[in-house]
Amino acid sequence: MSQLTLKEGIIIESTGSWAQVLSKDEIISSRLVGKQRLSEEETTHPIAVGDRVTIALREDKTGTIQKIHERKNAIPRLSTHTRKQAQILVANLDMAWVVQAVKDPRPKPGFIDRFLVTCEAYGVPAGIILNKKDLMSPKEVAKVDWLKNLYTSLRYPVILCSAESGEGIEELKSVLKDKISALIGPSGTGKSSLLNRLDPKLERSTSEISSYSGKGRHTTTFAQLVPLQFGGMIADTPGIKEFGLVDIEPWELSLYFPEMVGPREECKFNTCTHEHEPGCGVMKAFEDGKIDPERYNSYLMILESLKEK
Ligand SMILES: Nc1nc2c(ncn2[C@@H]2O[C@H](COP(=O)(O)OP(=O)(O)O)[C@@H](O)[C@H]2O)c(=O)[nH]1
Ligand SMILES: [Mg+2]
Ligand SMILES: [Zn+2]
Repeated sequence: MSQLTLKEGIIIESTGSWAQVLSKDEIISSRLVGKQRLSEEETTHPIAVGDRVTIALREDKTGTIQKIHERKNAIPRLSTHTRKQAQILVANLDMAWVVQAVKDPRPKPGFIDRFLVTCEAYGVPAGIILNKKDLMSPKEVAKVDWLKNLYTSLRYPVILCSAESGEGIEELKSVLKDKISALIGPSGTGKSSLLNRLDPKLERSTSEISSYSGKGRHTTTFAQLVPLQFGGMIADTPGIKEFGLVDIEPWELSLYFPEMVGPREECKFNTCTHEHEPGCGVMKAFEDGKIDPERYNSYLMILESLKEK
């Protein structure tokens, strides 16, 4: 009787029923076989990039996934196919970074806020990368300063950098070193280019921006976790147009806006949605100038989308 060799590893890529598992220095193509599938899971795919797994090595050097270890956290996104089921974009992160360009395409605070809410709700520390600093003209300076001050004041780290010129890349390295991180954002913001600048050996394919639409083509089609030569791992993810929120109740939303956590304690009703209710601590804080109007507006937009569900 042949003996099963068990190995521990991390999923670095997952497409269909095959996954690539990094175990020490080896990459082992592995499969989830019938009965190990977590069929009752609400997610469209039971394994995600970043998952820790135990695999059994077969004679043909492929593996079968025996066990998926409990996740410490995960970033879900609504599946583009069903809109109802959640897909896990990446799991077990030390830090998630939303990537925006200072220009081409222009930064979208609404996207940043939805991302931050998801990270707060799912226990993932988050930060913001503003790339393409080399494109910054006087026109963008005010907006970029505003973004940087706003999110820094909310205690989210903000890194202004350029994959093109290399500016800010040392700072980026220092926050990624020895951690498992992910770069998440719309396509064309420079996620793959940043990875190439951080570690040229990665040779991530990048896309040209088509001049008339300002939108990058989709080059990265699935999330992939890659090791960094200076220590740590990073996930490059496919471009995400919109960040659908999963499993958040309207009354709960303000818990994920750090600046609302204190003021909401003062609300008269504990199910207050801070929209029109009397005796609302959040609306008072907003009127007193303690909550940024754009953030409050983001809050209302997200609240609306949660109510639609
Ligand atoms: N000027 C400038 N262009 C950049 C920078 N980073 C990326 N790009 C360009 O933006 C386009 C999209 O980059 P890519 O890395 O594929 O974006 P991704 O879709 O987020 O992975 C490519 O044409 C890159 O050359 C940057 O810092 N400055
Ligand atoms: Mg890419
Ligand atoms: Zn309230």
